[in-house]
Amino acid sequence: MPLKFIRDDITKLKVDAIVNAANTSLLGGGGVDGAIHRVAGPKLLDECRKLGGFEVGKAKLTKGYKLPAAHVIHTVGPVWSGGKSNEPKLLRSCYEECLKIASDNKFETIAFPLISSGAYGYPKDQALKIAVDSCSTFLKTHDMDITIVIFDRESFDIGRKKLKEIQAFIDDNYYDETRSWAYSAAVGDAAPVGIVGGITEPIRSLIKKASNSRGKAHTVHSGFHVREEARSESLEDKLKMIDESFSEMLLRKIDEKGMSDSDCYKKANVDRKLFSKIRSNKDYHPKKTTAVAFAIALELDINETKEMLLKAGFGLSNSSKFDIIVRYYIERGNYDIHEINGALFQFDQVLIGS
Ligand code: AR6
Repeated sequence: MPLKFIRDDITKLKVDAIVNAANTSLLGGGGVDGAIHRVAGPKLLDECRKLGGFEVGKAKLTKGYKLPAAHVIHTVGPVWSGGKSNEPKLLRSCYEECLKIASDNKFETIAFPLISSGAYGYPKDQALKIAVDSCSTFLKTHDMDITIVIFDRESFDIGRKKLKEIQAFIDDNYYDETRSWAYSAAVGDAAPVGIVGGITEPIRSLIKKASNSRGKAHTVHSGFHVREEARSESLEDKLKMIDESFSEMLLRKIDEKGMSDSDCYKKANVDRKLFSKIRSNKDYHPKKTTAVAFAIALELDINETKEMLLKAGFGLSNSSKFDIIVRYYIERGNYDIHEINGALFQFDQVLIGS
């Protein structure tokens, strides 16, 4: 996935480069800097000594030594002093400089900690916003897998107001497992189950409804005729009436919206290779997180989103926090995939994209 968040220790990641939130001496310190030096071993410090110090907002590359990551990109974030000393610009520059080094060295994978958000005191929600903005702007013109590593729960903050709103929306809409089946039956909603391993009854009945609306059987009124037609139609005939597939709907919608393929998969936070697979196989069955990502990238309304998900064998239900959060954003016309992923992350849900 091009941009994702994970909760982990950055020193454990096997990527082309991890980023170190260092200080201007480059000679190590506490926080993530200390952890990286501890795992990498003394040779990292030797190489850092040769680099000399450097300025806030700049970045330099070293090897990773004993780290699973091949390289370390060291950068120095600004110390927070109220926000009036150019801090946002300097913090953005850290991300941009690191990404430039990664791109110049043809790295495919990079992981960032939330620079400046620890000892340097940058407010976490603002630090996170700058991290996401800088990385997503970069991804508009580059192919790279970027991971933002969240070390502790408190480091991730989408803002108290938004959190409260989403929590209230979940509270209003959340049904537990048992009640959700009654809900499904009553309003015809589908449970969030994939087609792998069998289609559940709510989904099957929705699929039936959808194909009936385009199928022949709909024009037949008496029970006798229905039975007759059912008998005379072979399975082969029935399969010819198969509805537009997920892949076909996706490509049709891209054209209708006047988007290019790359606009769409980038906006969906899906990588090019996966998009090509979907494009070249009309019967491709994506994961739910991929299907939702395309619905968001295409800015589909809630009904179209449900239609698109159904084609991949999924639905949106009120028994899943993931589904409710996705619905919260779609109903508000907010299609910012990184913001949605931020909310999903904060509620411990899987992220959308490939
Ligand atoms: N993996 C991922 N993230 C981590 C880890 C880890 N192992 N350890 C801490 N974090 P900080 P700064 C998170 O203080 O604010 C050092 O002494 C942490 O939760 O490491 O840029 C340097 O030498 C926080 O969200 O860096 C400098 O003097 C984020 O990393 C100074 O601190 C950044 O916290 C730099 O301060």
